[in-house]
Amino acid sequence: MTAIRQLQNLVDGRWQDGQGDHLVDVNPTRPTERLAEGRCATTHDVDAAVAAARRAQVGWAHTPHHERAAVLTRAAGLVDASAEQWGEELAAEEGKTRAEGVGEIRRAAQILRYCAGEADREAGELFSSPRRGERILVTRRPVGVVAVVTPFNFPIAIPAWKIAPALSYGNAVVWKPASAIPILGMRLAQALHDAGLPAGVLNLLVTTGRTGTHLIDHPGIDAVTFTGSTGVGRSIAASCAGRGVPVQAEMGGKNAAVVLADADLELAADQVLLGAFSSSGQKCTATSRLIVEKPVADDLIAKVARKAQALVVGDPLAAGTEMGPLVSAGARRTVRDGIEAALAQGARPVAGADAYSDGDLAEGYFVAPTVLELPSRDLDVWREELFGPVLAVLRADDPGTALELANDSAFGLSAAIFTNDLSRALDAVEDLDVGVLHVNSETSGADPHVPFGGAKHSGYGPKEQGRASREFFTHMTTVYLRGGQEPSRGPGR
Ligand code: UN1
Repeated sequence: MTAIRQLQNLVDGRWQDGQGDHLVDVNPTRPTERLAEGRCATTHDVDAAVAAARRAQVGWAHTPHHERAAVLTRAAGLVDASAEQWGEELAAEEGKTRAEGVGEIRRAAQILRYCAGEADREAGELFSSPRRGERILVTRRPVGVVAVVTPFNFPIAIPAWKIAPALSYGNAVVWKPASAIPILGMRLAQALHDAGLPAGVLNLLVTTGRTGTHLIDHPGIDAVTFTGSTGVGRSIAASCAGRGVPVQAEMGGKNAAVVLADADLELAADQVLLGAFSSSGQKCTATSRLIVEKPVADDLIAKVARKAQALVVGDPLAAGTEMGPLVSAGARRTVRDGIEAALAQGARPVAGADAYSDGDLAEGYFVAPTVLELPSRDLDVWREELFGPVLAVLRADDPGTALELANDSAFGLSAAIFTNDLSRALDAVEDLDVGVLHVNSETSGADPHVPFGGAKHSGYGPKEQGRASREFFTHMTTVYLRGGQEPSRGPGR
């Protein structure tokens, strides 16, 4: 399969050029290198895509669930077969390492398969009726045409976990991926079409946020699913609430790893490192706070610092690279500003913290893996999501204080606790107000068959993935079911 150089939109089953602003997709490792370019979709393209989706949705909803599932299964095969090549494209475009890129492509295929399997699972519920000759059936219908808005950091996995359930349950989709990483969006849309998806059931619009607003506010949209920043998520949720349109928004995180004194410190340090620095920290589930109990704090902080300094930072496609660049100049600026502010507010640099000032790493959007020990919880870096490789560390007097510190955030996406004491682990299950909790593993990760989503300011609306996704992508019809004749009164009547 050849490289995508020309960015295009998929509307009503046809690939077409946009008529809007010129968009250039660059390699964040070497920003002068152009990977692809094209013109953005316009509001006119949005109107055409929504109209196509509305036309196509009715026939798709009437297609037997198993036939819809067969399209997803075929698409999963195509995605898997391209994992190596698309994984490299993903790494070049987004900045995560080749291994992470290939892993994400395979994860997308796994999600498509899981959602195809929904055709084989139970499709509703049956209740008794208080009336003779009647049963009550609760069945599910698709919501209709769904707008899907996805972020740059998982350019195929997050779209897969929104689009695959939407399609499996009989919805049509108009999808706007982040304009920074359009290539993988085109790949997934192409795979679904090559797998036999009818024209118009999935439409892809490569465009900027301004045109995206026209999509969100469009009267032809029945539901909106979004993953991205808290600011954008809230404004989307407000707009949808004003019109009575269901919305699912997955937003920021400031996820804590808590390491108690009895933990296996080597394991904890390795997992904290993975959580903080894989994908250059560009995950809403990344570990951005470390809370360590005082008796083991010096030891653990030294281990984490040593491992962070030893990480090989560089071109994500080079052999041996363990961390790549951030996605854009703007992302690098935000993260660097956050580090500078933390240092000015009294944070002690334990690893990283300096900007790359010369060579290849200065040219690309690289930020060193950074560990900062904080004098108190009053620093901005304790509260604000930076979305980069920055870990803020505080020491805790005892396990209770450690959990209280972990809860000291407006966000509540994920957390991790490291301990060998089951009672302390159960305290964390009881006390931590998060959507995802890891006991003795890193804060990131989301399996396709279980719910994913955050508490507090991290999430709004029904959870994603697993059976939870049914709540968002379908609505229920309660059917009072009687025969057309007087019921039989049984044998011998
Ligand atoms: C993961 O932890 O593997 O945007 C997935 C994000 C999350 C997905 C995290 N919605 O980073």
